[in-house]
Amino acid sequence: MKTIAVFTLILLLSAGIVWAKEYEVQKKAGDLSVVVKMDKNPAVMGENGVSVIVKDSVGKEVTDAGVKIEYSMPAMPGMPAMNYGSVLALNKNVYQGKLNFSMSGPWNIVLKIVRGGGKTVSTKFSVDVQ
Ligand SMILES: [Cu+2]
Repeated sequence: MKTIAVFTLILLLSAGIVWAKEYEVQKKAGDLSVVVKMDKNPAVMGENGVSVIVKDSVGKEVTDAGVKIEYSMPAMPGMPAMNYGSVLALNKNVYQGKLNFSMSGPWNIVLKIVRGGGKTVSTKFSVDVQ
């Protein structure tokens, strides 16, 4: 039994390496470039981990910014518009946080980056939540 369990675990892990590729989006926000990764692919209802790497125009990682993600779904029959926000926290040059999707379907994501002086740049993309 133990051997079977170990084999199953190895199969699951190797399958994970091949198939569970992170969701990744690369975008420009003003003169900054960002790489957004989500730990679930496809994104799911409930909590999804998100990480963002921000680089300046010469490719240097930006670690002094405020990074926020606003995510929303427009109103639909039987459902009012939904708007949420998540402030990401810097951890070793990566901004990390969680998005909590309350229903499946397409969500609009706005990534906002504030740097010294209060200048905000943003970029948009959408995520299809399963
Ligand atoms: Cu909806």
